[in-house]
Amino acid sequence: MEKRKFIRKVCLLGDGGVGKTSLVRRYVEDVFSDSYIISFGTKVSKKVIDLGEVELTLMIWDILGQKSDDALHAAYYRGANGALLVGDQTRPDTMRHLLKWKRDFLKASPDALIVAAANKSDLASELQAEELKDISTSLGTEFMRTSAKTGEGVEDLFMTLGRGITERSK
Ligand code: G3D
Ligand code: MG
Repeated sequence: MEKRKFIRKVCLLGDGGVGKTSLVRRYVEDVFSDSYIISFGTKVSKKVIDLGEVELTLMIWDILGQKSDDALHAAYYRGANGALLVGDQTRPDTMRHLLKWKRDFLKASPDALIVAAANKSDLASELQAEELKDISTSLGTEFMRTSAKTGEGVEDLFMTLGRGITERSK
C-alpha cells in the first residue's frame, strides 16, 4: 500500500540560550550542518520521519537571535501544527517563561500540539522536583528530559511531536 504523506510545520519556542538551535541540529543531521534555509530571521530545516503507514515531513522553524518582535513572532507561528517548548533546567526562569511562550503561540495557532523539553539534562538541574511539577501542571504537559549535547531524549522528543501531530491528521 502507498504510504500517506503529510507535511507539517513545527516551531521551536523558548528563551535565548536554552538549546533550541542545538536540538534541531542534533536531530536533523545528528551533528552540525548548514543545510538550512534562512528566511525572515528564521531557519527552517526539514526531517522526514517514517511512521509505518505514514511518511511525515516535519518543517522545523527555528527563530534566530533574541528579537522579541510581535509581528515577526506572529508570522513565525502562523499555520504551525505543533511547537516544542524548550527550557534550560539549569536556569529555572527559562522554564517558568514557557507559560508565556505557550500562551502567545496558541493565540496564533490555537489547535497546535505542544510538547515540552527540559533541556541540558547532562548538567545538574537547578529546579526542585516540586516546582518542575507545578510548571508542568500549569503548562498542561509533562517535560521530556533532553540533552542536545549527549543526544539523550532528542529523537524521542521529535518522535513524540511527530506521532502526536500525525494522530490528529488521520
Ligand atoms: P538557543 O538556540 O535556544 O538560543 P543554542 O540555544 O542552541 O544556541 O545553545 C546555547 C548554548 O547552550 C550553546 O553553548 C550550546 O552549545 C549550549 N547547549 C545547548 N544544548 C545543550 C545541552 O543539552 N547541554 C549542554 N551542556 N549545553 C547545551 P555556547 O557555549 O555555544 O553558547
Ligand atoms: Mg538559536
